[in-house]
Amino acid sequence: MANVVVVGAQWGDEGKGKIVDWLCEQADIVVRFQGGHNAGHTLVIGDAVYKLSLLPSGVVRPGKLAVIGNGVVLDPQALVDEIERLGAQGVSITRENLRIADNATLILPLHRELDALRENSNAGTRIGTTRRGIGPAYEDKVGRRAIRLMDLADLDTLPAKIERLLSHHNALRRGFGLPEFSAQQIFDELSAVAPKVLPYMDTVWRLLDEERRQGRRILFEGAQGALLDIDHGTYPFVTSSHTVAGQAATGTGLGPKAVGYVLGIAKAYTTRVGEGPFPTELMDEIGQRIGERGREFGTVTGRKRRCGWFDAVLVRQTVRTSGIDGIALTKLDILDGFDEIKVCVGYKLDGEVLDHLPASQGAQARVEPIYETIEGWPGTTAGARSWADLPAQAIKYVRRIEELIGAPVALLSTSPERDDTILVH
Ligand code: 2SA
Ligand code: MG
Repeated sequence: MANVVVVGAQWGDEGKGKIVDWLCEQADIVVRFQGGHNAGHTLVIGDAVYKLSLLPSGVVRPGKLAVIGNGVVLDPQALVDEIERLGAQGVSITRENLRIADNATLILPLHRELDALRENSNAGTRIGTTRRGIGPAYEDKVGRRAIRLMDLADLDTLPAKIERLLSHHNALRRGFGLPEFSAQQIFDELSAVAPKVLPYMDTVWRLLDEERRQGRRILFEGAQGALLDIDHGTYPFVTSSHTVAGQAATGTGLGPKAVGYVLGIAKAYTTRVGEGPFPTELMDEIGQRIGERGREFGTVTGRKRRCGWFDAVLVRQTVRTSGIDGIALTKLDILDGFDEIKVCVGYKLDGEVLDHLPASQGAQARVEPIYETIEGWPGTTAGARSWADLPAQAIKYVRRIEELIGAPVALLSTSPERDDTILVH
């Protein structure tokens, strides 16, 4: 098996966690390369349900090495809490099964505060973030004033780095009449958490490159989805990292040739959590029904997800911006029993037909979907374990999606259970 990168092909919550867990069997190392604890990956293994936010999904499987790459923003306290939660479920995390890039950027409490402050303001800047401080932490990284994991290993020079960071933030705080952040408090918090996270620190680019050369297989685990990418997504209603497959290279320190196969995960319909354009959104009882049947609530924040029909235009675009080789289609069973199902095949904008989502925010808000109607199927696809178990109409739906998005459906997931996965090709 080639090194696989798994990316969300929509707006996140496509069911990546389960697919990563399924693929994990054939991988030695599972790596996160972007985002932070804004991700919500749910794994169902037997009777146990694991909810992961920051740790790579491979961490719950014995014998796998989980790696957090430099592209991730790391909240050290959230890491410690997640490790504790997993410990209570019987999953032990040590340096044996977890490594974190020394050059990963840290999320501090001040980032969380800024995130919430912006989301609560009425300035029309609401994105509907997870309020985890993701955006503000990436801003400081790009602004060249962030604290990184390795800085916790050198407490003598940490105060100067905190000063550099606060000279920016406190100038703004003064300008807005807000109390300044305390350098001492940040230092105290960081030095307290340092001994709990430093044991996992490593030179990840070198480790991964050595492992790769020895033939060890790497699975790159994307979080969120390609339409939340900072460049290729529905800007400004996006997350602050690159979520497309190319980030697997820069977010780990490996070259682009380290990735052999790009697997996009797409739901058989569309959901989105947070603000922003959503051309196929259903505000009626059909949307309601999909949301209830699909249990569409955010894993991290519990927020209700917006629901709509499958948008082939968006996924086709993602297939191209991420170079997707194959799709894993999830949650087909949620569409069981509908008389008819719609698929968006193009957009209308000012009397013109578009085959892609335009980049402009205004145009994105105004495009109208052009639908193709497909006959539904009686009976259930839930828990199907072979192609032959599927109703003929369900197969037709999958085949039509393949045609429209320009990529094969390589895997079909028919329930959250690992074994309910059909290998199509
Ligand atoms: P942020 O917090 O700065 O990354 O938010 C910016 C936008 O990115 C969206 N976003 C997500 N969308 C879907 N799933 C995500 N993870 C959690 C989950 C979300 C949850 O798996 O359920 O629990 O609510 C995720 N993370 C970020 C976010 O909604 C904003 O639109
Ligand atoms: Mg999720």
